[in-house]
Amino acid sequence: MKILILGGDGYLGWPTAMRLSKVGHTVMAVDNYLRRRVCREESVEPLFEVPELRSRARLWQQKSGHEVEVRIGDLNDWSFVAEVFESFRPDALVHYAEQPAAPYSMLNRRTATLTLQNNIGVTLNVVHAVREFAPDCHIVKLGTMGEYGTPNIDIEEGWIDIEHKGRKDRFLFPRQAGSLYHTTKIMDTDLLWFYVRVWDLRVTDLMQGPVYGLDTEEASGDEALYPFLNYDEIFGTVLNRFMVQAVHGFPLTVYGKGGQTRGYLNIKDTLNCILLSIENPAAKGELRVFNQFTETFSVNDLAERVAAAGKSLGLNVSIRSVPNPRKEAEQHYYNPAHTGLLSLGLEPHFLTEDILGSMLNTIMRYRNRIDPSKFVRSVKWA
Ligand code: USQ
Repeated sequence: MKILILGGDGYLGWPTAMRLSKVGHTVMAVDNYLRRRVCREESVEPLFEVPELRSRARLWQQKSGHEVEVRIGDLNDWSFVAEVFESFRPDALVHYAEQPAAPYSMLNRRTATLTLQNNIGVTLNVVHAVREFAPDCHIVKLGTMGEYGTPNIDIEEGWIDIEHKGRKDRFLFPRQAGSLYHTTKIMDTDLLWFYVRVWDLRVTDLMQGPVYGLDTEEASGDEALYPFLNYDEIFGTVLNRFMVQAVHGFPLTVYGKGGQTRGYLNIKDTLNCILLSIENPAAKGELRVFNQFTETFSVNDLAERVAAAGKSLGLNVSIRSVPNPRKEAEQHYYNPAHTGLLSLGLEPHFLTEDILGSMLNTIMRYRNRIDPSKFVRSVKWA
């Protein structure tokens, strides 16, 4: 298949490009380096520099013989989008091209505007480009489990059947996000669902939880092919942050009571979920939704697991509850369904002590580059 990866330079975009090209697809990766730019502006550079996309594609081709074509440009710019779609005419696309950090979206009006305009604008352009240049293209859209929030009922896989005053209908499961970033993902879902209904698009929405990890089969320990790893408060996700904190000897920053529970997955499982979704496409006129995570943990569970794995490697790991900069439930019910991807054949990599140990060992190679001033920035929600 011809597959476009939008946001191909990102934490998940680049590993996805390698995987899809390795299994024989024709891959084009598109990015405008937005993430690199905002990280520089906020002084939150990742743990190590990774080469730019064109250099990574060259290195990957030398190592594996597989090609990833690269286009650098802004997907908010319609003339660029039209040119990419008209020349490539994808069979499928993976849409990662969004500002992905909740704290960044809550920093100030400028970062809120950037998040809203970028995320909604790119999604709208993608929808129009598919209709105009590749109407059969399967859109695989990265959504987020955070769209659902933490309701006091079981979370279904995208849809819920409701009986009201003796009549029944099926609706998108209620959404109630906890940040502006997560709210833009709800808006994306609404946009896609609208255009699925009016234009018969085929869409898979992957409601993904926080991802952890660095190494993949394709990179296999080669630093130049790793995705970038953020460990700062703005762009770092919780488990990646805890592992870098553990290596540095910084007390793990549990926000508030630490009962916040989310569905997590290894970066290796993200790649398998994308592949399974692409190889089993949604039908025309279908918005198919998968809840994409493999295990649920509270923040306290994660901290305890990292502390135990760190201690077995001789690290001095402590855990500290810090005032929660976010406005979120710190103790709540959480029971989301996630059977769709398992029934397509996903074989999860669970968070064992061995897996944590091997991720900590990888991070230990970069321990001299850790800048502890990046751990706490106190981006307050309210
Ligand atoms: N947390 C801590 N300590 C920290 C960092 C985070 O206790 O040092 C807590 C947060 O308050 C939150 C939980 O850990 O309750 C998860 O936070 P996170 O920063 O790992 O994840 P989040 O902001 O929700 O966003 C990340 C990705 C985003 C993706 C989302 C999936 O940045 O792109 O959509 O995970 S989900 O969380 O399911 O919405």
